Amino acid sequence: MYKGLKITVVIPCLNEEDGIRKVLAHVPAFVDEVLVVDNSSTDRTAEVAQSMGAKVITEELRGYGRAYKKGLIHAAGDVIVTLDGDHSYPVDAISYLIESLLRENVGFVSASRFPILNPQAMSMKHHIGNTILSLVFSTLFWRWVRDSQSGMWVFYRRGLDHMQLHSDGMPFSEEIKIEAITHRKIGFKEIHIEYSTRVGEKKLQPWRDGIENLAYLFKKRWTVWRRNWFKSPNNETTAS
Ligand SMILES: Nc1nc2c(ncn2[C@@H]2O[C@H](COP(=O)(O)OP(=O)(O)OP(=O)(O)O)[C@@H](O)[C@H]2O)c(=O)[nH]1
Ligand SMILES: [Mg+2]
Repeated sequence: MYKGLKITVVIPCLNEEDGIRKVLAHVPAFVDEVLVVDNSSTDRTAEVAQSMGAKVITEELRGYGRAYKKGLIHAAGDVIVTLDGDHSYPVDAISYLIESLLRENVGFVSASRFPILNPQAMSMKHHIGNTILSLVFSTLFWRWVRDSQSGMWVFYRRGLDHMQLHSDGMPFSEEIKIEAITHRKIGFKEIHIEYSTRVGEKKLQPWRDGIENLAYLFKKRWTVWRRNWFKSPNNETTAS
């Protein structure tokens, strides 16, 4: 518990046995529940996570978004914290981000990796790709977002009731931020964090994922526009 709030950490994992060991070793004691969503890893990710006290949820079908949608259904905390299983996001910053959520009076805090303090942590190609995606995101949704692709978020679980989350893949990361931004009842804020070099093998395919994420921004713009246009009092539901 943190200041009376139950805290759940959700971590999607695809072959992250080394990374998840490091992440779980640093999870603060006030966290009530750690859910590792194992995307049919072929290494020992699930065994390592279980042996270190995490609850392992299996998602047979690959996909970052699929993993999150499955994990979020099981999250019981008042506040949900997410991060990658590769130890690239600062586990030590969880309390700092929860404090920001409480202080800023918003429903969703996204951890921004920019400016990158450790130049080794992100390749130039990823840096440029992320900048383009964030510029397009900010233009389409008329809201300055420095890191549209960040995978570390802290938010109240009740916000999920207002979100419509559909993406099965990498665009899930931008989709959840769009949902937080476009629902007045939630409220969104970015807070800077330190980003480190990932442990283990890269899963991201820069060109394929970059183009998919770019196309998804336009698709989602259209979906949100249609939703607002044909607004009905019952349309604020979670879907997949
Ligand atoms: N790419 C990918 N990642 C998955 C999948 N399922 C779960 N993940 C996890 O989602 C997290 C994000 O994926 P990463 O490969 O780290 O992507 P990234 O952080 O954008 O890129 P890196 O700079 O390589 O860390 C990691 O913890 C993965 O293990 C999947 O099907 N595909
Ligand atoms: Mg990562």
